[in-house]
Amino acid sequence: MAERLFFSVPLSRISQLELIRLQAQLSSDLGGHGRVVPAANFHLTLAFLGNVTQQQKTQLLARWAEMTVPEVSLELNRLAYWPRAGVVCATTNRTPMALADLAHALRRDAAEHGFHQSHAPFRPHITLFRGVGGLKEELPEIKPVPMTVQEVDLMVSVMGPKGVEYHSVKRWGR
Ligand code: 2AM
Repeated sequence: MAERLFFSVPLSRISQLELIRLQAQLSSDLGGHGRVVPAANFHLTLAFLGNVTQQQKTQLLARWAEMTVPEVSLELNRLAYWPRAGVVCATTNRTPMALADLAHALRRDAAEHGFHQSHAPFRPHITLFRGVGGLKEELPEIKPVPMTVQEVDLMVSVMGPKGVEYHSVKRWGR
């Protein structure tokens, strides 16, 4: 059976707590638009693969038996509303080059092996609200939320009783 997989960076508990605080502040600005993403689902997507069979997953893990996790920190220093995706996210205007290099390598590998092809440029972001439609208000400026990249996960997305859940299939650290 195929699984829906993606590579992502997990958040520390401290970054999670800051983002929960930000969600609470934003809820009134969004005036009830959209659904709050639970903190357990916060992650920074590097590459989305889509459906992957067990055989393809075994080959993927063999290709990525080694991965150098970049030693970088970033600041989530602004909010963005992406109407097509219907999301409000915390993002940055300063993408560390080493993180972009890893995201590009993972995306290239995905495309070369018949998985999802990401055409949009890599923009590190943490999705805070989903299903946000027709937002007219400008989003406020925010106090930057620091985030350190220490690990990368291969994640599987599954439908649980309370909605989508993400679980780590494999974790690379430094
Ligand atoms: P997100 O980081 O913007 O939330 C698991 O589904 C993750 O993969 C989600 O977090 C989502 O992005 C990303 N994702 C889902 N579908 C996608 C698609 N079609 N293209 C790119 N990324 C996708």
